[in-house]
Amino acid sequence: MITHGIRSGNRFIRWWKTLFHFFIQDFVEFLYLFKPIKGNTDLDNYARELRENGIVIVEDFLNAAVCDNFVEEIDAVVARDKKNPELTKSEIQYRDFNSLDGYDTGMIDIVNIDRDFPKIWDDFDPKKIETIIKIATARTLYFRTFNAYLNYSVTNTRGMHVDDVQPPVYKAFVTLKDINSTDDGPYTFVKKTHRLNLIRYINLFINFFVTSKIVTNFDLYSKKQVVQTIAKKGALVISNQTGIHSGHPQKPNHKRCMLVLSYLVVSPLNRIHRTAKDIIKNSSKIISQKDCS
Ligand SMILES: O=C(O)CCC(=O)C(=O)O
Ligand SMILES: [Fe+2]
Repeated sequence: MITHGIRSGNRFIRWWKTLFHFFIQDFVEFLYLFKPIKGNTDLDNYARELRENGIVIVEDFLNAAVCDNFVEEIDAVVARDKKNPELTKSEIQYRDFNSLDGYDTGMIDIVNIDRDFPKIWDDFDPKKIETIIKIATARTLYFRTFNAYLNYSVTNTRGMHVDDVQPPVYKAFVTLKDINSTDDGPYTFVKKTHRLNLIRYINLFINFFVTSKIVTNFDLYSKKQVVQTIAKKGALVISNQTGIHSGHPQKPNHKRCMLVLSYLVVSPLNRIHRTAKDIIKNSSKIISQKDCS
């Protein structure tokens, strides 16, 4: 059984922790507002959009043939693993009714896929992703995990939420199959909810009283600000997970396959946080800001 911890423990304590995390995040974001992005390269422009909206889409990040190969490989791994678990360094999580209160049932999350398949890096260069996040945040970047998400007919997703983690996480999603409409279950994000925004506090305040809900599941937001990441295979989406987001529920028989890289952005303030310190210790620092023009 997979437990995600979002319902475990004392709800009251988790609520206060989440409020505290929001204060830290907003304070840090506020400080970095005074470091404008001056350049005008494509990467600067993507970074500016990421900073302003909390999300950016970069078309044609991976070529179609590489995407098709990855899908074939991942499908084969899952099929083999079902018969005879073979992954020793990564971990296949089959989301079922026991996980996340039954949300995302049917979703397969392969955590640390690159540990069993290091050759994935031969066809995948993360430099562009890392440069965009570094320019957008002007902070120290740590790499956390390389996952693959497989969604086959996942009709009941968790719904809109924020990922409440310290330090803040940025995720890079690379779709390996075309996402033609909401029926395919695109990653969905509410623009500008990642910083200095009352809406997160209002949602959290409501959830103090609605005790049946997960503390970080947020239903109140402007529908006008919602971005559905409908894009061709090979497109990259970079998202600040402190903003309100969700996987859109799929229609039956629709298939989505994505690579997901997660990164931590760390400011000196995050280091006073004990759990953040442990998380940072288990991640690897991205040393230089490489030029990838
Ligand atoms: O499946 C998705 O599109 C979103 C998943 C999600 O909420 C996350 O990775 O934080
Ligand atoms: Fe999430």
